[in-house]
Amino acid sequence: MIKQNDKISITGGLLDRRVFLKKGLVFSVATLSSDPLHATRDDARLPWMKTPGATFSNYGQPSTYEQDVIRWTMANSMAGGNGVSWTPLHKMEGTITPNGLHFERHHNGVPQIEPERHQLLIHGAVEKPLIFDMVALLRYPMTSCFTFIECGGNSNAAWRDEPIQVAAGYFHGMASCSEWTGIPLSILLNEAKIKEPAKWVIAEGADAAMMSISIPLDKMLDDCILAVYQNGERIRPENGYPLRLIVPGWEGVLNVKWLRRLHLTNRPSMTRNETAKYTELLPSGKARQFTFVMEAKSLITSPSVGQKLENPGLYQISGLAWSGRGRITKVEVSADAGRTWAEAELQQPVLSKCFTRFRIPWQWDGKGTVLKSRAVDETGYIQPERSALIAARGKYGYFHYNAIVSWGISNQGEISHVYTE
Ligand SMILES: Nc1nc2c(c(=O)[nH]1)N[C@H]1C(S)=C(S)[C@@H](COP(=O)(O)O)O[C@H]1N2
Ligand SMILES: [Mo]
Repeated sequence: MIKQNDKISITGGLLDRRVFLKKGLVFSVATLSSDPLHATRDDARLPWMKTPGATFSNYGQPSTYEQDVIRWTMANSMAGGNGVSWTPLHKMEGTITPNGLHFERHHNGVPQIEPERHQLLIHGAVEKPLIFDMVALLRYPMTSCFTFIECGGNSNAAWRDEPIQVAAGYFHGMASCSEWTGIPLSILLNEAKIKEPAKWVIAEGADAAMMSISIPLDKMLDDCILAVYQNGERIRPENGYPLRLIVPGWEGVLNVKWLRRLHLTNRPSMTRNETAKYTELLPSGKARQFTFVMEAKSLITSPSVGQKLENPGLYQISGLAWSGRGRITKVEVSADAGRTWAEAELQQPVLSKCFTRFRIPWQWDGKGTVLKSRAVDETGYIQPERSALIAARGKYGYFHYNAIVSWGISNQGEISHVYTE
């Protein structure tokens, strides 16, 4: 119970979540008169209340009034199939990404695979090489994994010297989160009978890039799945139909789409995506390689760049946190540029290696300030400030940017991306 004289302000205008229960907030559009039924907008004469609605559809679409909730696409000007699209995280709530909004990263376009002709080969250091078609695979026991996929190159614009002014999702949205359902990889690898000296698995896709990458066998046996379903329906072509590898918590590039081959070997094969790309140049001149895990990260999605605070008053700060090492245990928010921090509420259930939604109420006093969020995961890892990340990694690593994101609020309520140190 909250008592009348309880202090609910925490710091910098951030408030205890109970403020919503205590204050009996009224955000409604009109104060009701003695005749509430007739005070609603236009009474009961709105057009959709007078004629029967549209009929049934075979596959539902978002409301036509939500047409700006879309991926932002950036194809390579020379080779249109190579590029990226970003998830509009700043226009979304909750933790699951609808399939049509999952970010995309293709090296050579989206293949239109006929499921009857698709096969998966498991070979190399195994006693019994195996070939599966989709019919055979669908007979195996399945499990679900709620996990995010994040490209190792996500947020890379933040390495630049000047903060870019791009909507939160079109900047940090090379990350999406789904329920992936499929076959635990350990079942199939054990069926093929792994033999010495297998330590790595080279996974290859059936796209025109035939993208391949090396993955440690231990991870494959631990929690990887061969996904067939994405949020309850078959995986979308752009996300790997009919079969993709899910490597929970690790770099997006390891989640090979349109998977056609798993080759067990004793060492990594040093493909392009583990040498020229997805390695990070350090200030020493050496490069980090096999930096598989996506470290803890968080982002305030609302309010965020491009949005505007209309007037001083009470706002709900909402954002996402995730960690490739496990569960998020804490997200702190600062409304005074990092001087003081308050703990946000985490939406339950908090799942390992999955998007976690955090929220905290905030009383904006109309003055300029900076909002930040900072994630902590179950290993005790704390999301670093940008200056600390740059001190450790330099500016030319390009991949694995996971520093604290700062949103500047002007006294007019305009929001911009800022660096504070
Ligand atoms: N076969 C194949 N798999 C692939 C890719 C690709 O181009 N071809 N891109 C990789 C990269 S770099 C990332 S970040 C993820 C992106 O997955 P998504 O497009 O489903 O978001 O897929 C990975 N798997
Ligand atoms: Mo990626």
